[in-house]
Amino acid sequence: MGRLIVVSNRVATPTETKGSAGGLAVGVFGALKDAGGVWFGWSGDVVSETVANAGPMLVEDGPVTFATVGLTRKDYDQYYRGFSNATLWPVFHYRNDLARYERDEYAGYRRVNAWLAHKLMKLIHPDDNIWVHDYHLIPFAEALRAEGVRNRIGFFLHIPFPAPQVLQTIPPHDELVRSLSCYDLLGFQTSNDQQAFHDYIAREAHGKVSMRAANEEHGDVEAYGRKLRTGVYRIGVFPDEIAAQAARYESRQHVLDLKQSLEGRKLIMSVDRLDYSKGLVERFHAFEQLLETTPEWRGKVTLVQIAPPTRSDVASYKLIREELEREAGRINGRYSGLDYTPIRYLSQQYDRWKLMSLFRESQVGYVTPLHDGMNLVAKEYVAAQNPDDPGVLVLSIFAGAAAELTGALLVNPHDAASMSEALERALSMPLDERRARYQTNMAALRRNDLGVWRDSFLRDLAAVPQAR
Ligand code: GDG
Repeated sequence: MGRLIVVSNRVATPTETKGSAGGLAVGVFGALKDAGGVWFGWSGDVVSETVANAGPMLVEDGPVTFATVGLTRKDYDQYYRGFSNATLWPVFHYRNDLARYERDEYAGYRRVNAWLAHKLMKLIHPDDNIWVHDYHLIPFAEALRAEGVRNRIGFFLHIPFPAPQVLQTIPPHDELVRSLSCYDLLGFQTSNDQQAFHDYIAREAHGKVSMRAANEEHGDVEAYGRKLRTGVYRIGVFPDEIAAQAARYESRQHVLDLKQSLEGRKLIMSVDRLDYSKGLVERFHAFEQLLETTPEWRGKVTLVQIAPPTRSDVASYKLIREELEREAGRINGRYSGLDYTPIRYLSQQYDRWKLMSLFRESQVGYVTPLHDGMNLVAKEYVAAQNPDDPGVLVLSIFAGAAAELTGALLVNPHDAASMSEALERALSMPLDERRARYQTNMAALRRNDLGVWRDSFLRDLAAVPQAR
């Protein structure tokens, strides 16, 4: 059996693959340990050209090699900060109003993909299967093919795939889809994303799409002179590990401190990377509406929003941060008392075990992205609950997770009034209904955990005939 090569923009450190219960890094590392192989990608460092070209740096951990390279300032600016995060990310999240397109950045994106592919070449054995992750690496298979690689190469897109007309706002959209067609297997988070890709193939690329009769979520595509397969693979968590972790830490000091400071008030918890796709401002406004229209809740409920900043050197991320701070300040100015602050906005990173135990302590998980490939926070929130007294998940219909978590209260994040009604319903929900909803959600998480996601993608990749 061949080894596995995982390629992702950032490579987890060997410590990250061990520390966090249920983290994505742990799941992927599990597959690498079983098959043996290489995890290849950017180290996260910006370095000189000499250092970049000297890579990859190799760290062995049993059967797994961590292989990382640094990026030069120019590569970082064009490939990572530019085309990946200021063009692809906003457009794939339907925010073409926030996207920019610079030809130089796109050229840099392709150049870095080609350079990374060249760097990986020496580490590939003929029967390895290669699993590439996410939007930073759309042209990676094409670049490997140009180097003569004939191994099976699969790609999993962690974020949404946009409808053709939205994708077309990126000038080289056709080249991007052509590049995707160099993979043997394309995995999407939801059938909507897969459908959007198929729509582009059929309508814009004049290719052929057929769905497998036996499994509606697997497609065969012929386009740009290539044949490839597509599938839906919903990413999950390891729910029982999260449950155990949340329970283990529920009486730690940070939870006791929080409990004491709440003085019996109900707690709504939100955790997101600080990103405009996560709908934080809309969420604050709906919470404000709850306090405005239901005065009984004033002084009785607190929203804790944890939002560690990310990509803070991209302009639109500075703006969202400013807007959020302003809105939290304004709402708190309106409804605070001497001993009450309605929104506690914490723009810092917390240890994973702390987050899970805070989820368990809260009455409501408030997860309302405007668009999200899956949203693992929603799944972690459910998994962390106490089965005897579970909190309620209020979840956006635009999170991939909404298709599975049917026990959540589903909301449209553009509708503040109905979000505020859902909050009120969640805060007042009787125990029987909370338990029933929790059990529905937990069963879905167990049916499709992180291991199922990983194993089904890798099984389907291994089934693709080699060198097609
Ligand atoms: C992309 C897609 C898709 C957050 N704050 C802290 C912290 N986190 C952890 C959460 C969760 C992870 O980060 C975030 O995952 P999400 O899935 O919610 O969102 P993205 O980062 O946008 O991920 C998304 C995902 O890829 C996987 O395919 O679901 O749709 O956008 O695990 O718990 N972790 C710690 N401290 C924090 O302050 N330790």
